[in-house]
Amino acid sequence: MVLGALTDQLTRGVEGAVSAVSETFFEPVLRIGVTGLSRAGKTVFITGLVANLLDRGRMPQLANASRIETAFLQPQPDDTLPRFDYEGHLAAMTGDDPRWPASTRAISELRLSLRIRPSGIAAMRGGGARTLHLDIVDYPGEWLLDLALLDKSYAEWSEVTLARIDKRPQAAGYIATARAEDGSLRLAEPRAQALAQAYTAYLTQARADGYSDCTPGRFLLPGDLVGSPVLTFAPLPKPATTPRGSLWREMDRRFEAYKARVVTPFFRDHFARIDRQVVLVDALGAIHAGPPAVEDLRRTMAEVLGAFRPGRNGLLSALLGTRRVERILFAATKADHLHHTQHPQLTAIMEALLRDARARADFAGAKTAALSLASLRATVEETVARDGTDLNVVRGRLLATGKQAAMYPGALPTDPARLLAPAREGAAKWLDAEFALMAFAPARLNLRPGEGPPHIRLDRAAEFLIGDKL
Ligand SMILES: Nc1nc2c(ncn2[C@@H]2O[C@H](COP(=O)(O)OP(=O)(O)OP(=O)(O)O)[C@@H](O)[C@H]2O)c(=O)[nH]1
Ligand SMILES: [Mg+2]
Repeated sequence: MVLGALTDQLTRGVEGAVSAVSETFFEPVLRIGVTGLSRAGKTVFITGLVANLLDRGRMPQLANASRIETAFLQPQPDDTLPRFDYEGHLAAMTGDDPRWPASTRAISELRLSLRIRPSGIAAMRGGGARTLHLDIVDYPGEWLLDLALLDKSYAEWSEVTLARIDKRPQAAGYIATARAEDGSLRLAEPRAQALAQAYTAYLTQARADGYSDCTPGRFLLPGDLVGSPVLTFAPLPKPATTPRGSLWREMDRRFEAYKARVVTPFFRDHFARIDRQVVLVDALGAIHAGPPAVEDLRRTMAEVLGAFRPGRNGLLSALLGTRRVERILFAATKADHLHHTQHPQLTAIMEALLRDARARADFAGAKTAALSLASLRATVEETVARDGTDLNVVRGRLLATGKQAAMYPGALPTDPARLLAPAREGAAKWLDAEFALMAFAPARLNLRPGEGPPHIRLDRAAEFLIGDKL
């Protein structure tokens, strides 16, 4: 115990010294935020990207990769943020018994430093290599959705939330409980807890059924706030009177505390410092789940991307000042579930979603791009004959049974409106198509020296994110 604490202090001391040193030399730092809703693929993305930046044999589309002399991990500058467990996640994904990394429930950070050879005039002048630090921050997309809470009162939030979830079968139980509640009665803590629990149960079910608009974000990812009063509130119909000490008043107070103590610090301490942002989306998962999930994804992504447009929120503008996110990459993950002949269709869906968000407000000069990628390719492609036609399928090891299986996920339309329009119009099922999805386990790898794990278009993602800095 004592020894553990001591070594901990020692390493912390070293970390402090290192970050102090690097800062005195004014080495440029690029802070890259990676977000997405739960299970979107953030952890696998960061692990795959970092592994492929450390060993760049599979990064042909990163144009100036040859200028990177070396890449190495360093202690991160923020001493109070958990470190992204790169080694643990990589070991899980590329070990003898490859597994997906465990779900991560909070924010974490990793510093990857690149030594870059001089080019152009600097090279002619005989200048030495320079260093670029990439501070990569993994945070839940649900936290961005909380931005929408900041300019709402408890009464407004309750009203829009209850209206939105009113018709959802997952919410039937909560809605009945909430409508039966009299908020003007004196607060009894067990009632408040029961309401918060019932609301969290709804959020959990909605999330499992593919809904994305599951806020407040910390209800699903409470971390060390679990059970605390800032998480013990829920939306209620407003009673005619709200006397002092009533349930409604206390819920109102806790909602405000959540905004002030949970939401604002995140935007101030983390979000406001991001230079470039990756927003990851499990679009195939939503398509598989059906039109309501796709429509919900569209709305939620517009809202997530809305966090990056300045001026939308007074508090955010104040926090950001003139600072802006410079680039936003909007990427569909897990593209290895599709044969490459269908990747353009998946990308087109992402472009349509991005256009939709951009139509409401531009991102004040931020460069945006849409992409489909696989951070760790778990399948191979095959063409099989079925009913007299050739079918382009992917093959992999099933997560559930460990057996090899081929999957044809269905034909994505070339025009994304064929999916987005019925979703928007409230269709319950896809009319003329079905989309299957299997979960594959990562494949066993035999990596050659200098090669990172296999991926699809991580090099394109890297080019967009850091290419101009190499
Ligand atoms: N086939 C395939 N599956 C992937 C890929 N990336 C992610 N997945 C699947 O998606 C799951 C979630 O990926 P994570 O990277 O853990 O997602 P996350 O966004 O970090 O999830 P939370 O930490 O729970 O918020 C994994 O367990 C895999 O099953 C990929 O490139 N290919
Ligand atoms: Mg994660």
